[in-house]
This record gives sequence, structure tokens and C-alpha cells, in this order.
Amino acid sequence: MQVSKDHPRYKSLVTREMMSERVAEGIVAPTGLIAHGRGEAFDYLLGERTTDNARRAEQTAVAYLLDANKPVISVNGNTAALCAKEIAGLAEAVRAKVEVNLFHRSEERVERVCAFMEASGAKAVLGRNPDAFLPGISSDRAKCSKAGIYSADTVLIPLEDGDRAEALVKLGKKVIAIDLNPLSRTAKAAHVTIVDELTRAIPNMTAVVPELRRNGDKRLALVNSFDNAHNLQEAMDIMCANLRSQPKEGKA
Ligand code: PTJ
Repeated sequence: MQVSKDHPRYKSLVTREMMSERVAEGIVAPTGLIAHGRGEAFDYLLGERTTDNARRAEQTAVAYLLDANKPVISVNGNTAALCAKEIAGLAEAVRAKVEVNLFHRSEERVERVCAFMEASGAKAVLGRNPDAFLPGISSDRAKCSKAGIYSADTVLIPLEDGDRAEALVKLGKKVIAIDLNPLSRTAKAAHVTIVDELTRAIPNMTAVVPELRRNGDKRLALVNSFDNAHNLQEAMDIMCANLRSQPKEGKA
């Protein structure tokens, strides 16, 4: 489909087209489109921008990743489709492993998403040969790699489902979520929740790595002053204020 560049929702329409192509290629799960639509709705309420609140969460997340002994970035179909190259860049910058871990798991999809990540620059991608199980999850989603998520001390989970987020927290891992829905179980379970759109959040995070790597005091101050319940409340307050202040006639 041809999308006109002067359409007010150009970027959103192009992303939707791209996501549906990734479904046809077997990278994004069909229900991944529904998850994407939910994300778009919350982003609309947020004002489709990185708020100061999200920026602080992004910096705190990078502080956690830099101070981790075994950081891992968990990748699903939506994440790969939206920002494979940027995830590869962040992983390299913070020296994290990348592991593909799918909600709608099939060996074929795991292979496709791993290959897609590798073609986008991610190195030594884990997930093809799971050799461990995450306790507390009854489905196939428990399958993971001993060298990756299983032994990680800090896990970044973009667009995660609530069960796995809660299970990772119960296992004592530091959990960083990226989720536009501040009401989700994932958002509430994580230690740090970045309420921002994934393709804005990841480059923002990579950009602050050099400064935070040099500045241990700043990393410590970010981690010590962060309160996720307060962070989520602020994100909800921003959405409510946007709803109240919208002009009656707008262009959607
Ligand atoms: O590829 P798979 O099989 O692992 O499946 C991936 C999905 C995303 C389908 C699966 O994990 C899922 O069903 O997730 P949920 O439970 O729908 O949660 C996804 C969350 O991500 C929702 O709260 C959305 O609001 C949020 N979200 C969607 N798109 C974005 C987003 N958050 C940030 N940026 C986005 N682009």
C-alpha cells in the first residue's frame, strides 16, 4: 500500500504496514498486531513523545544495565520488527547478551527471529537451543538459555507479558520493562518501567551510555532515587492531563 508522506499519521501508517509484512514473514505473531495497537493507543495518550519521566527511567535502566554482572536483553517478535538494529547497538554498548524468548513459541519462529536479529547486527544471539527452564511459568515460555536469561542478574524486557515479568522478579533478577501501558502487570512488577515507545526508548538509552559509564556517582544516584510506583503514577498523571487539555476538535 502507498502511504502519502503528507498524511498526518504517516509514521504510524508506515509502521503498521511494516508490522503486517513481518507477520507475513513469520517474525511478528498475528496477535502482535493487537499488542502494537494497544501500544499506539497509550502512546497517543502520552503525547507521542519522550516525557521527562520516561527519560529518567531510561537513564536509570542504563545505570542498572551498566552495573549488572550478567545483563540480558530479551527479544520477541514485535521488538525485533520494530528495532532490531537499535537493540543490537544497545546490547553492544552495555555489553549485554541478546536472547530471543517468544510468547507464541515455535522452533521455526525462534529461528526466524534469531536470524533477523543477526542480520541486523546482533552478535551471539541466544534462544535457539534452550537448555534451562524458568521456574514459575507453566508454558513453553519457560524455555530459556542457561548462559542467558536463566543466569542473568538483570533483564531488559521490552513489550513483555505479565506472567514472565512476575516470574523473573520472583527469581531475584532486576527487571527493566519498556511498556507504554502503565497499568499493565508487567509495568507494575518491574523494578524500572520505561513508559515510552520502544523505538524512542532504545536510542535514548544508547545515547546516555558513554556519560553514565564514566560517572559511577550518577549511576548510584539514579538507582537510589528511583521509585517505580511513583514513576508509573507520574506517567498516568501525564496521560490524564493530556486527556483533560485536548481541544474539542482535533485531527486524529
Ligand atoms: O513475539 P511473541 O510471540 O513473543 O509475542 C509478543 C507479544 C507482544 C504479542 C506478547 O508479548 C504480548 O501479547 O504482549 P502483551 O501482553 O500484549 O503486552 C505488550 C505490551 O506492550 C502492551 O502493554 C502494550 O501497551 C505495549 N506496547 C505495544 N507496543 C509498544 C508497547 N510498548 C512500548 N512500545 C511499543 N511500540
